[in-house]
Amino acid sequence: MTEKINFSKYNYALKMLETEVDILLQEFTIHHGYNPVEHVKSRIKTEQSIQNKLKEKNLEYNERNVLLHVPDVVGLRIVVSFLSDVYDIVALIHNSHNIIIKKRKDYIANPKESGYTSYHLLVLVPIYLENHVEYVEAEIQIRTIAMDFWASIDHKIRYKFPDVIPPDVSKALENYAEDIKELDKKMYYLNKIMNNYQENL
Ligand code: 0O2
Repeated sequence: MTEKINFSKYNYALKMLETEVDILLQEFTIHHGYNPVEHVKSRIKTEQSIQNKLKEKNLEYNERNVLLHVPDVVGLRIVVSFLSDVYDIVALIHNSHNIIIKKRKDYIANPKESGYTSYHLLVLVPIYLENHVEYVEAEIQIRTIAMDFWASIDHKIRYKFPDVIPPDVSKALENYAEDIKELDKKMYYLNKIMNNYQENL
């Protein structure tokens, strides 16, 4: 029989994370007079998706394995306008007194084989229970709208081809990831030019 998993602490952690990130982003906007965020999305991974992840690793679906092998049950994605915003948001989270960064994965500097780019933070979020504080793992993904566009289409394609993506399709995706990288660079420089105009007004 499949073990029933208690999701309460993951739900508490998601609420804590959403609130903390919301406050940090509002503070950033006030201090810099600029809101870098296009949108924020959060979710608790579905039981089905957790089961699939464990199955891929030949592991049984139980509380201990979820805790040890599925670090992104709690997930939050911050989508920003420009490349430089990604690193500003990473610094903002780094300076948080509540969220602890456990691991950083810079898939912008080192893209995945698929072409996927994004900045991932594996973090610990405190939850305040009746008698003690517990830390719950969560994954924060930070990426530009261009990277988000690519990842979203890639995700849809992977869903259509759960086994193997046809080679011409995966090659095209890799190439488009390069196009996205170039476009992000162009937008970054365009933003710099705009800022210079504003400073000289
Ligand atoms: P979902 O549905 O988004 O939750 P590892 O290499 O084992 O350390 P792992 O397990 O791949 O790392 O974790 P990593 O690198 O932190 O990436 C996990 C998440 O990043 C994925 O979660 C996706 O959200 C996203 N991701 C990673 N690679 C790709 C990719 O090639 N395409 C797209 N579209 N997204 C990607 P899940 O659980 O796979 O999916």
